[in-house]
Amino acid sequence: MQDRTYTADAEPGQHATVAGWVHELRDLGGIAFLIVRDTTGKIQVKLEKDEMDDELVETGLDAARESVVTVVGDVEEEPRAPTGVEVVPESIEVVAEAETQLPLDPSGKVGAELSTRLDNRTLDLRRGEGQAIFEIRSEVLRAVREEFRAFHATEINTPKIVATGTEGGTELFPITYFGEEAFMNQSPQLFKQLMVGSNLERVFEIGPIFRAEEHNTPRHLNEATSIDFESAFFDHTEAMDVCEAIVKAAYEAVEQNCADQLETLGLAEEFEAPSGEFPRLSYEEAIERINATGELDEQLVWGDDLPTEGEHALGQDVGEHYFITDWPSEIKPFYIKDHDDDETLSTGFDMMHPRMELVSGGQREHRYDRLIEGFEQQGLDPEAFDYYTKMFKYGMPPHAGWGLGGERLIMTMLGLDNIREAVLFPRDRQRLSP
Ligand code: AMO
Repeated sequence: MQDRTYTADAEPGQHATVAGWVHELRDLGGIAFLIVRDTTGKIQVKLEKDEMDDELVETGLDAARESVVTVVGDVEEEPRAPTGVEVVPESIEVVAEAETQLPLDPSGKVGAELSTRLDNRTLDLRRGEGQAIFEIRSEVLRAVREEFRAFHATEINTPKIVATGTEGGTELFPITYFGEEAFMNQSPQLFKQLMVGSNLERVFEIGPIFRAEEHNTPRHLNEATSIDFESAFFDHTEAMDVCEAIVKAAYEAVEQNCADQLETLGLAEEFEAPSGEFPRLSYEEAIERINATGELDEQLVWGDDLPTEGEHALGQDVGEHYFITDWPSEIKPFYIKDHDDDETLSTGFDMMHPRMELVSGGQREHRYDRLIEGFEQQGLDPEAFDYYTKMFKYGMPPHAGWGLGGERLIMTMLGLDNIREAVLFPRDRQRLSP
């Protein structure tokens, strides 16, 4: 519709065609108002029963809520209208009629269960709040891409159907690939590493990861969006610097460009981009601080992974984004490099929001012999990863990188209770459709 005017752009004096959904009919007797909604907002269409064409008025009055209509008419100033203007129609056409019984109320006045909303995402995202979340998500991804480009990183796309997994053998979804067993990839880890040995040197990817985890929690998905980074000639501290810059860039873009969406979500006042440096705590300090909170029944000892309650207690204590560095080597994956002066300590790091982990990363083991040893120690057959390991024989530079959970970034940024709010069509234990 080339001549269509968005409701937000309608100005007095225009002869306009507006197109959208019937949000509401306000019938006051002699006069009625049809409220038409589109992606930019809402506009009032005036129906004067005695003065306008009967058929026109009737079409407007009979249009069921959520039907798609196009209205042609003059835009006039009307201070009493919600947006200060109204359309005086000369034609109203119902382009697609909606049934009167809807599975949920898109105006949001009547609440609906999350599962009902996800089953009817199209209707659900006619609500301003849902629309705002996905507009913010889009802005975050735009800003992240731009920031990566400013760091001279090249965007790559790596295969999602793979022969082997990296993040622990039990969490893969198997598929059949021309009669052979294959898997949905859990992480672009090995592929992004292979690219730092190419002349691309510094790469990023924004793409799906698949995790066959049994988890059924508000912060786990079985298909998530991972924002991955990897750079040649970087150590873990340089990778952390980029990680911090990317997260800050995402927040700043939302602060600058999403004022309306934040307002819709009720966050206009409280939203604040992180400004200071993210504190960097060692794993040792982290467990000491968790133990000191007294929140855990049992004290943590060196070598323990951090339990969720421990992360919460520490998050509350720190109160802002922070890194946990220098993890015990034994609880980090084989591809993470140990410190040269202490092999019990890894260069692996996590970046945390006070509510949860957002990022894992580290410097990688680039020495062929050490890498093979790492595979064996982790119980993985290096032969199966030959396509990866052999490239380490042909000049693989030292390198580092990380993976950031896209939905967790949005969830924590907007204070969403459930990660599913930040995905259009979540995949979880119960949900494979739509
Ligand atoms: P990891 O497995 O820690 O590391 O994943 C990195 C980040 O991805 C997000 N994430 C998830 N989000 C929602 N649901 C899930 N099931 C899920 N799993 C992971 C989290 C997590 O911090 N290859 C390494 C990264 C690297 O070292 O570069 C990796 O995948 O926010």
